[in-house]
Amino acid sequence: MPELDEVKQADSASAAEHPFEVERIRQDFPALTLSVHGQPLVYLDNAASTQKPVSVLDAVDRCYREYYSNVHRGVHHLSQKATDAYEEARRKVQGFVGASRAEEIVFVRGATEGINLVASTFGRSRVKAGDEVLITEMEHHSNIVPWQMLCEQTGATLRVAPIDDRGEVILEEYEKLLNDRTRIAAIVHISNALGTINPVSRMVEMAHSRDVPVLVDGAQAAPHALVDVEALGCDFFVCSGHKMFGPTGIGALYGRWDLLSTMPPYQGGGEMIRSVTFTKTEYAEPPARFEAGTPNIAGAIGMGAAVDYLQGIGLETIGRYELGLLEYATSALSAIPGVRLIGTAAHRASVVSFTIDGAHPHDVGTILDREGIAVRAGHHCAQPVMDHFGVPATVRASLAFYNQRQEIDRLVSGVEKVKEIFN
Ligand code: 7TS
Repeated sequence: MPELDEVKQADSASAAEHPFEVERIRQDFPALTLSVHGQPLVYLDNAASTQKPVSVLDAVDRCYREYYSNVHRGVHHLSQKATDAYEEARRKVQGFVGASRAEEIVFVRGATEGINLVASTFGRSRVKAGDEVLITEMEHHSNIVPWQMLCEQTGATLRVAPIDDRGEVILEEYEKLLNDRTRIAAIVHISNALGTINPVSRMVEMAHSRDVPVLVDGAQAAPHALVDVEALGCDFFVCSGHKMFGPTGIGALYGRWDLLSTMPPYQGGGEMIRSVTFTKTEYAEPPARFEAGTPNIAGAIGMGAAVDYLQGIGLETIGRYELGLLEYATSALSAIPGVRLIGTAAHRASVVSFTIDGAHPHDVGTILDREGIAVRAGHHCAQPVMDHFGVPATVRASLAFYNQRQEIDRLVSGVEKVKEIFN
């Protein structure tokens, strides 16, 4: 993946060909016209979940109105139409993440379920007592707890690569922690709490040189950066539809075919079998093997529409625009006395996390809400990151391509207001 600072330097010819018209783009998102507490909404909670464009809303609506039926099991017209649309969505996600075959894409509920699936199936079949699982200190709880559970169940040990005070993984330490006992490494692509973009392909190379497979948590990367699982070299990649301007309750797991095809099932039920008798069940090939029961049909179709939407703008265009906005927000907030930025890595995307002297982040979030500004205040499901920086919580403004500089200006005025109240 090109790092976002490289993206910034992408040739201006392509920028001229695809001018970024944020005002026009905003019109695609009905929620952006909402008022909150009498103020026009400033939505800066995109790392938690994103708003949906009309094309996604329409795709879900059309599915239910025009061709809804269960998939993979009916010979009738509607079931075939729904199945075709569901499988087409899988191919869209395949193209989006750069997988070489559609069978490498498993629809799941979201990044969390994708990680749990890999920890439960790949993990339990490969990890034994005395083995190690390597993660980093900046993981979301979704990329900590499933591995901790696996270690508890198997007697393996969870090892954690530390971060420095800018919020970057200390690569020498990460490399040192990879050893003959390491069975899998799980790393976040872009941190939801700090915005750090990890040098994933380098980290994958380090792991592969020790024959350690790598799962990349791409929940925050997929909406902001061009993802190419083949270029990253990772073995597993997970993302969530709802963070990519798609529906909730749907996400994708990419797994390299040679690994996926040897993994035992995650859940048992309909659709994941080839044949069942009371004495023996034969499992279907992936991805069906991992999609027991009726899937989130309309969700997958909506995720496919979200992928179309993102690709229509272009992830490089999005990355370039968002980086400008992030730099604007970072310099405006860091210029305010008493504001402390948490996470100052050289390569960051989308997220500005900060604290204000003398004000609890929850109070800051509440005051900003009264101004119509939606941010998240809390530990962002990354408590070890908070512990590292010695704070219980931060205020987090997380950007998307539909945000504008004037919204950052409103955030800055909101912060000034907080300071007036507390000082
Ligand atoms: N990994 C990362 C890096 C995340 O940011 C999140 C959600 C997840 C995994 C889990 O994704 P889910 O879709 O399965 O829930 N992050 C956040 C957040 O930052 N605020 O709310 C959810």
